[in-house]
Amino acid sequence: MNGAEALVRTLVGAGVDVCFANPGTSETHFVAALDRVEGMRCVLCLAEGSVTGAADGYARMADKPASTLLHLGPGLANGLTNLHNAGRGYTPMVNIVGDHATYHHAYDAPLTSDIEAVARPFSHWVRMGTSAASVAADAADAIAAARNPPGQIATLILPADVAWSEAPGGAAPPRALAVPEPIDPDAIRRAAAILRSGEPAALLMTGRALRAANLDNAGRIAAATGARLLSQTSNARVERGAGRVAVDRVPYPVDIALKFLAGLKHVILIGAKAPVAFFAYPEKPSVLTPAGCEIFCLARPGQDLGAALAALADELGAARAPVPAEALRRSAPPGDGPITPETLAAALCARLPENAIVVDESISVGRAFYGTLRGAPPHDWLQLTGGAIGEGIPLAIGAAVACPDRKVVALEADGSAMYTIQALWTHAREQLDVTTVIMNNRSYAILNIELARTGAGSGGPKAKDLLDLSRPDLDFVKLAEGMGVPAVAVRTADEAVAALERAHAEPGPHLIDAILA
Ligand SMILES: Cc1ncc(C[n+]2csc(CCOP(=O)(O)OP(=O)(O)O)c2C)c(N)n1
Ligand SMILES: [Mg+2]
Repeated sequence: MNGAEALVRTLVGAGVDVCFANPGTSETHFVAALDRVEGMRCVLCLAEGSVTGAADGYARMADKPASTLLHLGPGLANGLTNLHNAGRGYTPMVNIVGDHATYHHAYDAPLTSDIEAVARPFSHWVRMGTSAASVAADAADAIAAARNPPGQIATLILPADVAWSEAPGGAAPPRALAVPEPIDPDAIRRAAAILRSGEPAALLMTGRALRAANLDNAGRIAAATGARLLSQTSNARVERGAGRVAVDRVPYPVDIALKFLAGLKHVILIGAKAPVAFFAYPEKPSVLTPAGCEIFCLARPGQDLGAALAALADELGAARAPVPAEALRRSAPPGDGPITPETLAAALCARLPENAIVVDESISVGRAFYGTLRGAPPHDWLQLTGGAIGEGIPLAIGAAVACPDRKVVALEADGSAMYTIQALWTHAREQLDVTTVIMNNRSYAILNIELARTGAGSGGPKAKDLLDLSRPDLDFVKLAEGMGVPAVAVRTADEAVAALERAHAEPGPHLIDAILA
């Protein structure tokens, strides 16, 4: 057995049984080993941004890491944007990055680079494999690091000679998994005292706190104390919809967020960060909570957030009775008329499949989606956790691979879609049940708003041209069809509803190019 095979066997043995890959010459022994080991599902993605985004989507839904396979420093560099998003969402991930053979570095061949330096800013754990005898243990350490609560990016660099040399020890057994740190009972009592004070208070949550079972306990707390239930602006995964306890997101625009949080005297953090503005704007605060509002951290991201909510509810003596949950409220189909953010929201809500996974990279057009779909049938909502666009179509790959019996609906703004458009080919190749809806406004529309918000003015012709996606208009139907995904353009709300019905009824991938008026 060579080092590559020992590595693959170690991954599969620890339950890391999906590999999103974009290989090269330095990874050929890893690629060859995949045929000698049972149990690894291999998914080819045609650019590294799709590889890392897919691995992010997979782990969000599977609650365990996928591996990636990336080609030296340049391949890793192409994937960094979505490693950034994944890291911000506490996604567990095991990256395998091929490298030149150790002795080949001395010759400074064209693909040589400092891979550790490329990896480090977007990885929590980085290691260079140094020998075939130890690479299986390195892999077991990488998996343990990735699964360290709440989830981390682990990057293992695999030199070609480490991969091809004999590995007498074979695979390494899985490491014991770290468990989330327990919650300090004093912190529970302190949080309960805050909530009993009667002063305006909110729970601010993210991560596993936003799973339905944990939200039930948040709902008990809210019912007993009147505390508001809030989530971060961006969250890796929210279980929501009819029958679940609803949580309000802190809004993105600073002025609206300030109003939203006004009057609060206490914010209790459950895995979340204290709310700050995405960007600084002249004359506006960075911190979104009002002056004098106390921020109390009940549970850090790596702690057991569900246990924190359960313990707090019990400490408060909150009733165990079912909490008030969201009622089923489907929008009426929007009828005839142009496609607008509002009619599209109604169409999506009217036709959202049961138990769907919604991937939201809808940017400005999607501003009404989250609110409108609040009472839709139960679904999961996946957001862009790091603010770096170009992840939605890849996230949908990973979500669909993790949950083959669920429908994925990817809500994609046109500009964002273009960063990793080749991910559609993987939707087709793997016949994933994904309906991608493009918000085609032929614009980086949000940046027009940001131009004014930052005080940069309304933009002259050069500025406007940089935010405009026409000349030529993008034809997403042709793009999708060229990659094997059936597609249709829609220009009215009626057509959008009909296209959603057709797409959800048929297995396999679909794309709907929603052309906004
Ligand atoms: C990796 C990355 N590059 C650039 C940006 C800056 N950016 C933020 S929004 C945006 C345009 C979004 O356009 P689109 O996806 O069409 O959404 P719309 O604004 O039209 O709703 C850009 C370029 C970013 N956030 N991330
Ligand atoms: Mg746009």
